[in-house]
Amino acid sequence: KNAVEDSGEAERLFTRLRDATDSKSLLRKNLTNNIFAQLKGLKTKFGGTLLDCIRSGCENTDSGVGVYACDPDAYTTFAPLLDAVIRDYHKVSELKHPNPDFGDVDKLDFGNLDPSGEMIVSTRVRVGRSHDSYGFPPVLKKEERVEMEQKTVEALKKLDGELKGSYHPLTGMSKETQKQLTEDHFLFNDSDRFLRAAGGYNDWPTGRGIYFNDKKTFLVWVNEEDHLRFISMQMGGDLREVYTRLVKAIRALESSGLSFAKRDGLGYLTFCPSNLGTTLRASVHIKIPKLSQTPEFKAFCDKYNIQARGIHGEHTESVGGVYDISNKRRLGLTEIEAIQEMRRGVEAVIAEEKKLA
Ligand code: ADP
Ligand code: CIR
Repeated sequence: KNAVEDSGEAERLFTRLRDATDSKSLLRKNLTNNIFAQLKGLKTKFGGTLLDCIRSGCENTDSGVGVYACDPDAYTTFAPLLDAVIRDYHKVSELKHPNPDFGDVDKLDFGNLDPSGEMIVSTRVRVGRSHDSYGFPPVLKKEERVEMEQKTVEALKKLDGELKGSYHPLTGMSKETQKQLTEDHFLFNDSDRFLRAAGGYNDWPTGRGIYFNDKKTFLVWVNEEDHLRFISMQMGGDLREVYTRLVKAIRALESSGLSFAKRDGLGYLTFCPSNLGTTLRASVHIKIPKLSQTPEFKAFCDKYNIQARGIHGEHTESVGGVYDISNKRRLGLTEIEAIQEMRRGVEAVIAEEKKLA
């Protein structure tokens, strides 16, 4: 498409966003007429445009965030929009981010958050990483996805001990295997309309795949929303084990020859501005049939900076009173602080559910 067609489409989508007066997205709140006028003609070093960043949020006006960075450079080129969205989402007044600090994993002051095993079904902690020389889905070419996949798999082959595993490309994987892995909460699919509109499923399934160890307690998603997602998970509530395993994996992969996109003030860069900084989301699947039915549930979560999702991921529903509860903020705090925020939130959720019993 040429520049004129692009600019016509940008104008049309912007009008659609402005007309959606019931939209609560951070995109609608922050993309003012002035900022739109200022940014609409700009291009990043990777050739990405404002349209690439806002298409998802304009087509899906029920978005929470509504904007994606077309590539790492978008955080500079489109900073007037993205900075405002980042401040709102992560609740920070200044864009500052500390150096990574995972804490001393030999001296953690928490273990199993639910020793009785009655409420927490499973625990998962993930981080995202981006190869620093590649763009994000809207500007990526098919060959680049394949190149990235190769580089990633080379690095994954070096993992050993508990992290040793195998890589399973999506191309050629049977539908039954995909379905089973997805139902068991291990694998991603192409069913998120927000990500689809952002270009997240371009050339699907080429270049995508999943790595896991025998026990499926350490997994890596390749070219899902982000270039890389490192995931540690297991049944039950032992946050200490899950987190410690993830920290080991991050350290191993950071010394395996891969180089990740990072920026002063923003930490590690990701496709969605809600994920940058620590990029860490620590979650439990937890049975809270009572608390989740109270009118105060959302306010309760906001008070502890935690977020509730359904059990098949973002924008899905709860099943049988089980919710995915995780830390909401990822920027402006360290990794260990994000974990502690989640831990305090989960402990408060457990105490409140017991009170209502
Ligand atoms: P993320 O961006 O962290 O990957 P999603 O909300 O898309 O988040 O969830 C991804 C997948 O991880 C989904 O299949 C979801 O069910 C699974 N998941 C998230 N948290 C847990 C947990 N604590 N236990 C088991 N599965 C989980
Ligand atoms: C939204 O705005 O609701 C979607 N674009 C998702 C936002 C945050 N989630 C994500 O990055 N997975």
